[in-house]
Order: sequence, then structure tokens, then C-alpha cells
Amino acid sequence: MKSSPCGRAARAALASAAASLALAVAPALSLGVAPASAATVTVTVQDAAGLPLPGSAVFLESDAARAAVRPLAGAEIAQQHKQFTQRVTVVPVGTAIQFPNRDTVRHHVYSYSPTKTFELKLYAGTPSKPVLFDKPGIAVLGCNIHDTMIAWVVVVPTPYYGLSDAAGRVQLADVPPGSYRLRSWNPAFAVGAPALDQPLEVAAEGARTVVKLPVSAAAAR
Ligand SMILES: [Cu+2]
Repeated sequence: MKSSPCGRAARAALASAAASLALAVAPALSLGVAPASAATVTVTVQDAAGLPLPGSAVFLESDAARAAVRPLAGAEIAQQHKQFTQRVTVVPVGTAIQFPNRDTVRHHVYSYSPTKTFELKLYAGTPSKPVLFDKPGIAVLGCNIHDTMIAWVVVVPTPYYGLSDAAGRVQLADVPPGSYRLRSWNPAFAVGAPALDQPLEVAAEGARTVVKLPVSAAAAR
């Protein structure tokens, strides 16, 4: 892994996820996938008209990826200025998320989504327990007090995931070569719609692809 010529910059960018990514490679080796090196996968997410789609969740699924998944430590979605601090949060299955309230008003955060149904009743400060996201899927979050507050948690069964930047680009570092399902999702999708699903072969030198989602960038803002 250390000998991998590419992905060094991307690894730095994903420093917070580095620990889980490092752990992720060992099970793949024991399953006989035997990657000679781990590669970088670059995905550009566009809308139907070819415009960049920032804030899209992108992840790579496979049996080996599923076996390599580890919860993320220290995940949080705060509330500040009567908004969630992140619109879309992507976490691996098994991650517990804290919902600290940084406002002086109280919030009442809930999700009715089958992926995770929960309610943090009217609170100030940080609730005593984080919320465990133990099933893959998409949870829509709201606040009972402030109707304009909305956010999404995308729970993924893989250590290889990311969120697209302003240019619609996602870089996934340290991906073992192999056959994957490339999944892509944007909050402009209809409620309950699954992430787009297409095959992706990752070679020893990585992969680079463009994904077009059936939404408009204007509607996704
Ligand atoms: Cu609120």
C-alpha cells in the first residue's frame, strides 16, 4: 500500500477516514482479492444536461467492500443558525452520529425513514447518546420546530465513499482493484429513490468515470 504511486494527495485529503481505509485493505487480502496496489477512483457527477452536481454521494459496493466496512468514529451533524451544518453526510454502516445543538433555541431532530427511524426530543446542547445508523440506505432528517431544516444521511456498506465537490468531482483513495457497483445519489432524487447503480471495473492504476444523474443541477441547489 505504501508503494502505491498514486493516491497520496487523495489520502491526505481523506485524512479523517485514513484509519478505516487502512483497516479496509487487510480483509480484502485475506479474501484472496490480492490487490497489487490500491488505486484512486475519480468520479465526476453531472446532471442530465452535463452540469456539475455538487453534494452527491458516491460509493463503491462489492462483497469484499462489504466485508471491509468499519464504523466511522466521531461523526456529527450539528445544528447552527437553525440549519443542519451538513446537507448530506455519508457514513459507513455501523456509524453512530452525534447531533450537537449549537443554537440557543431548542431543536427536535427526527427521521421517519426506514433506514433509521428516531427522534431526539426537544433538546439543547448535545444529546446524551449518539444515533446508531446500522442499516444501509438513506435517512431524511427534519426538525419538528423548524420546518426549513432538512438534511440527509447516506449509510453505505463500504469503506469507499465520498461526496462530490463544487465541480461534481469525488476522489476515492486506496481502492483495491476489482469489480464494483458504482452507486450515485443526490438529494434532488425523489424521496425513497435508491442510488443509481452501474458496474465499474477498477484496474491496478485506478478508474476514472463520469456519472449522469436524472436530475437538474438547478433543482438540486
Ligand atoms: Cu430546529
